[in-house]
Formats: sequence, structure tokens, C-alpha cells
Amino acid sequence: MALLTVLCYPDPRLYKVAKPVAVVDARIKKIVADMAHTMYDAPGVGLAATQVDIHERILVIDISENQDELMVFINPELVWVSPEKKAWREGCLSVPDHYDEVERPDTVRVKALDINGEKFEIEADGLLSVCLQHEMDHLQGKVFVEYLSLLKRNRISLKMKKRIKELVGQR
Ligand code: GNR
Ligand code: NI
Repeated sequence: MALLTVLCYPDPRLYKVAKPVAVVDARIKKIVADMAHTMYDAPGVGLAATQVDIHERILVIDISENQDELMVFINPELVWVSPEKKAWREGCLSVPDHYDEVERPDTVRVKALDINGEKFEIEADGLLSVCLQHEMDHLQGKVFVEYLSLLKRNRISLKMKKRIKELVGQR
């Protein structure tokens, strides 16, 4: 298993729109395994392929305490969202050290393919709902900071660019 590099906002590759997976074959299974390994290593509760510069509709999520309940979503689609909304403090592996409130539909129904290429559908609320919507946004080239004010976004961009510069300077 390989650890993949997570792109950092405002990297333009985070804005690419992912393409559907045609067949869940060995290549896709290897990507899923590497993404899960990368998510657990970070650690994060979810990871979208876009974040590791793979522009295919693949997500991994694990919201369990012991990192032992991996969920895989291939070609995920929102089939229903509740009219009720809820604000949640979100973070993102592509925007390290920034957390902010985002309002989203409280409950969602998502259909997808599992690791065996079989169709399934789930209804999610709470953290799983937030996480699914956050990850599906990544596949559309959207990072959660896009929901924040321009002022906040610019501040985050500047901080991230500074941080990247410092990292490069250390080498
Ligand atoms: O690890 C993560 N935690 C998190 C917390 C609140 C809302 C969303 C998330 S997803 C994030 C991992 C990540 O960046 N996925 O794209
Ligand atoms: Ni994210």
C-alpha cells in the first residue's frame, strides 16, 4: 500500500471535476486501498480521490472511533436531501488547521457502488451526512472554504501560500 500526497488548498488541481468510474477493477481497488491508507495515516474521517490528484468519482469514509469501519463510495450520487439544514464545524485535510461552520442539509440519501461494484443506497445524518456532502463536493472541484466569506477565504489562501513557502524553504 502506498501513502498518497494530499493536495493543499488553493492548489488548482482541487478544482478539477472527477469522471465516473467505468468498471470497478483491480486498478480501482488499488486506488481505494491507497486512499484508505492515506486517510487513516492523516488521520481524517474521509478522503476524496480529487484530494490525491486522481480525478475519478471515488470516496473513502470511516467515522468509527477505531478506524475499523471503512466505507467505500464509487460514483456516489445524491438522491435526496432533507429540507432541514444544520451547521457543522468542518475541517479538511486539504486545508490544514482551518475549521469553520458550514450549513448543509441535515439528512441525505446517497446511492453508489461498493468495492465489488455492487449498487447500494444509504441514508445518512450527523457526521456521516456532513462527510458525504463534503467529499462529494471535492469530486465536483469544490472545497468547503468556498462556502465561507471572501474575506475568510482570502485569509486562508494567504496563510496556506505562506505555509507552503515555509515548507519549501526548509528543504
Ligand atoms: O477529516 C475530516 N474531518 C471532517 C470534519 C468535519 C467535516 C468534514 C470533515 S472531512 C475531513 C477529511 C477531508 O478533508 N475530506 O475531504
Ligand atoms: Ni476535505
